[in-house]
Amino acid sequence: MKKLKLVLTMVTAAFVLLLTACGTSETSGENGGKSEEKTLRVVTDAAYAPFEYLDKGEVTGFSVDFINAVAKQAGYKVKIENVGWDPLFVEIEGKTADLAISSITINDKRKKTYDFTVPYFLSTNKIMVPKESPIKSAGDLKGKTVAVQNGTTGQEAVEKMFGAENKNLKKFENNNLAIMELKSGGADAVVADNTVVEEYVKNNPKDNLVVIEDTNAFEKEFYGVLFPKGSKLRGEFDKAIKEIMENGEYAKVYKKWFNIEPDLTDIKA
Ligand code: LYS
Repeated sequence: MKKLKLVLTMVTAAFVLLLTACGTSETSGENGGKSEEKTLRVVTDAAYAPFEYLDKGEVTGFSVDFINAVAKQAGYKVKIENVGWDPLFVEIEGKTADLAISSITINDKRKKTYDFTVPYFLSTNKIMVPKESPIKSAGDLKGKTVAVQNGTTGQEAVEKMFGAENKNLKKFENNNLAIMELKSGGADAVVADNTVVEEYVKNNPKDNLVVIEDTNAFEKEFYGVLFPKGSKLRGEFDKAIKEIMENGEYAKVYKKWFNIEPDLTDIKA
């Protein structure tokens, strides 16, 4: 009996040792042997197709391919997590994430709290309405119910036009919810980034929606990658972004998602 116990203990010990060994080799294998390639935690709000959205539970989109290309150029790996829009700013301010990519417009207000890379995408807000809507310009939104994503430049632009206390402004946690409100008749319009609403209209012809441009009401905006203030990574990513714009990698990613060549003079303007 004693002998059996001893054998059992030895077998268990050998098994534990084996498992530990496997575990160790797996960890070093994760980096493909290149242990200097650090994995950075990237946060996003994956409800903004075609930039960042969920496909079968996976975060995908232009931003994902872009940040992977930039990180690779800078010698890093990234792990992207869908945490939501408001929480991503909390994470970056609290430094629980290394960076955020989420179609985030570079502006002075945000620059007070965060650091941005150089611009990587040109954008502007546009209005999405039903085809038969009487709304033809931003001025026509007066007195109408407008759905926006909370804490976006779209919300800001509408508030600037009609006052922050505008009771007809409906704010949502993400842009998909704002679009749903428009479709269900709870709002007359959605104001959001042009590429997102244009893509939505193109992909959902049965919804009978159209996009209205108003360059007098909405300014040109540029997306940047968001970092905690003072992050040392920012400079490395700036350099990597410029490099992939030079070496054709940026154009490759851009063409995959938008089917056209990027206008780099636009981004650098
Ligand atoms: N680009 C706009 C902004 O930064 C909208 C971003 C929304 C992302 N889910 O406010």
